Amino acid sequence: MNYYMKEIETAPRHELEALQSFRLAQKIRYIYDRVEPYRKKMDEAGISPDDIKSVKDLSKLPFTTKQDLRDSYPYGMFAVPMSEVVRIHASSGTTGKQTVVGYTQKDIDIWAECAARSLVGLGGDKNDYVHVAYGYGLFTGGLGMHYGAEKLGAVTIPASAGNSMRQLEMFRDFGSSIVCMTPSYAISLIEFARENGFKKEDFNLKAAVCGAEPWSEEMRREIEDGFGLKAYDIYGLSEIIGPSVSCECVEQCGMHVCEDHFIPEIIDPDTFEVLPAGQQGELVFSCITKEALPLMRYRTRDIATLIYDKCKCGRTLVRMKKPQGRTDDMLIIRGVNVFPSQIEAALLSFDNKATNYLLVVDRADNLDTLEVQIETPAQIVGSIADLQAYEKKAKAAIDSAIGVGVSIKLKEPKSLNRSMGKAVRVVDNRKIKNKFEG
Ligand code: DLL
Repeated sequence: MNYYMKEIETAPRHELEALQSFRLAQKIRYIYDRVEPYRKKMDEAGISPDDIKSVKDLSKLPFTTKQDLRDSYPYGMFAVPMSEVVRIHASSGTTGKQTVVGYTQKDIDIWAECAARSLVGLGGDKNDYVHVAYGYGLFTGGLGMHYGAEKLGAVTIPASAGNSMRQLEMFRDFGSSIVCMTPSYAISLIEFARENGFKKEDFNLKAAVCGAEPWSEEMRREIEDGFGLKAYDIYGLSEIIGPSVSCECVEQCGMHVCEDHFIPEIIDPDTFEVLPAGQQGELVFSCITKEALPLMRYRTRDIATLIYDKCKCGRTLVRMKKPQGRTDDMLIIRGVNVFPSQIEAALLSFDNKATNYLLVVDRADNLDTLEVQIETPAQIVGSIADLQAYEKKAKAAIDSAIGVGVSIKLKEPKSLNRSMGKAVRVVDNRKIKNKFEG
């Protein structure tokens, strides 16, 4: 099987839309007949499946949110009986009750196809050794890329995350050529490799497939230099399917969405209006081929932009720009919107780059405060003058990037937590205070 599906991936937009319209109309009828919460929502909105004939009608449909999944926890939004479900995954539930997602065998096949297409898009083939260092388990990262790599026919290495020494020894001894891991784990492995005498030349790595959390272009350069490879962005979320909803191709200029399976829209998160191409807003996805949990107009909370121009690689599939972050991760500091990824980019924009940081938000005298804790880059530990100069530089870079004054706290090297999966970058003490203040 060839996982460059040229006919679909380079189809003219009208052809792609015709396919999407056909699948959407069918799927709406399927959902209406099978999923009670959807039927209720559509009835309440006065929409019948007959009103949805093409992608142009998509905006008539009500949105689905994480709350809907929580309200029907665990299986209430599934469209098939549990006897048809062959796998479940679940979100970590750090911001509330965990949400459970399910897959039929056909869903697993679609997912593996999307992941195989992603790997091909970034230059992979059956001769590759795909080292999967995303966590295996209820998180979709590990198994998602695993099945994709197997479908491609590559040698699949199910390493999972953690145990940095063994990861690096496996890279070296097993000949890993493509490694799938979170960007923060990549940074942590690079640091570990340097400290333990590994050199880039010890490895045969050509690509890293990084996602599951926001990461900046500056972080990409750190990963590419650190391992001597190309780092590609991959996006996905459990509710839609997992990794490979979209992925960058070799051009590294936005992630191609598997639009034959998932239709993206960008909305204004406040007015819910659909925004024109090129405008930044909240990403919304509709699943038009899935069986077990085909969510419609699912609000991802991710802030991104869609680009419809044809890519240099020849694919016409819409590209999404690197998500800047999630609306629920966006900090509002003294009225200004701040994404952690902006601070990351600032910290990596000058010499002596700091890759480990933590943002501590608080309130003093009714004013928000933002403290940026930075692990002091190893090169400047020692001289007080150097430390002061570094602190000044970091503050200036961050203040100008976000437009709000921050305070800097330099920390000892290695004093902040290292991440094997999704990094935790923010501690918002205001939330704790609000809770106690009622
Ligand atoms: O993180 C799936 C995944 C695994 C994607 C491995 C890529 C690689 P969830 O745990 O459900 O699924 O988290 C989904 O993670 O809504 C985004 O906020 C964030 N996210 C995922 N990929 C990216 C990315 C997986 N490339 C949530 N850039 C999403 C920025 C990302 N954020």
